[in-house]
Amino acid sequence: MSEEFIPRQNIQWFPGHMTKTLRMMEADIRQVDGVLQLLDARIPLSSLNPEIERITAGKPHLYVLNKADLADPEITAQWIRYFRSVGAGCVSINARQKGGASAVKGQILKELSALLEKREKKGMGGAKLRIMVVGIPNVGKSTFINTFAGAARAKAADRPGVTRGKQWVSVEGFDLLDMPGVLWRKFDSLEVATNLAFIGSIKDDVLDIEELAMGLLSQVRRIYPEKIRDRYKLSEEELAGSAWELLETIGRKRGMLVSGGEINTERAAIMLVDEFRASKWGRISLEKPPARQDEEEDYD
Ligand SMILES: Nc1nc2c(ncn2[C@@H]2O[C@H](COP(=O)(O)OP(=O)(O)OP(=O)(O)O)[C@@H](O)[C@H]2O)c(=O)[nH]1
Ligand SMILES: [Mg+2]
Repeated sequence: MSEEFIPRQNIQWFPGHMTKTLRMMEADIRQVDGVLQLLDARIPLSSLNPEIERITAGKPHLYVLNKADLADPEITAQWIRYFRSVGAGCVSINARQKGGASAVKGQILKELSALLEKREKKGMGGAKLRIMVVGIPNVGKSTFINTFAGAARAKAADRPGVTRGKQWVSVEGFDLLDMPGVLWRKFDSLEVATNLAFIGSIKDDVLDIEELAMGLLSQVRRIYPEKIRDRYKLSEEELAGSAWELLETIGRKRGMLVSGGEINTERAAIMLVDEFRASKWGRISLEKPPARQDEEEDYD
């Protein structure tokens, strides 16, 4: 198998509304009973924002591995075990489906059972639970809230940066706070930034789409070679080419040519990234939980 291609582009996207959101989060965290942090099931660790972790650390916390319908189910199960093994509440869902919202509801009630009991004793059993919903852009926060509420109450769309200000959504028993997605002020890890770009949490305008497509092809070929081979009907020899050759081969097979017979690699790259995000390659997890050296040992 040929060498791996790692995109080296400097990814940076931290518009003003993200700075504002962090400030809002810091102010509003005091008024909520708990936090739902949505992670992308395909990259649970890369989608876990340390700044959000820091701000929300003092509150009961539940991790929701969203878009589990796009991820490898076996690896998602490993991630749930991983989070639970470090004492964190975790559930995997598809936020577009009612069942996902009910699963989260059950977990919230479990996580906050002590608080509910206390309120009941004080005769305040009817008070709504106030939950802040946080995460990276495009992870499905607004979609989740809409499914939970059973109606389209918050604006949701398939691009990052849709929610621009906070919005309370009131449903039976709960007040949910929808927040804009937040990224990293500055990425220390090229891998994290690239993973976030793969899944569409970074605005495509700031990305080199050909580098992104080559990185994605290279990474997925390493972990699920058959998925790329089958989707684009490649021979073993074609599959083993360099990332650039692979991009060209797929572009040629799809008839993406410019005048003079050259391959339109930019169009091919856009198509590849779109197809990956729409799970046309199949269900893919780009990250696995860290392996445990010793069952007794704790994770860092
Ligand atoms: N396949 C799949 N798609 C989902 C899921 N949840 C959300 N989506 C889609 O992901 C896209 C982004 O959803 P939003 O709810 O707008 O995401 P958000 O986190 O509110 O994004 P920002 O407001 O930009 O931070 C939409 O196209 C949703 O339909 C899921 O569980 N599975
Ligand atoms: Mg939103």
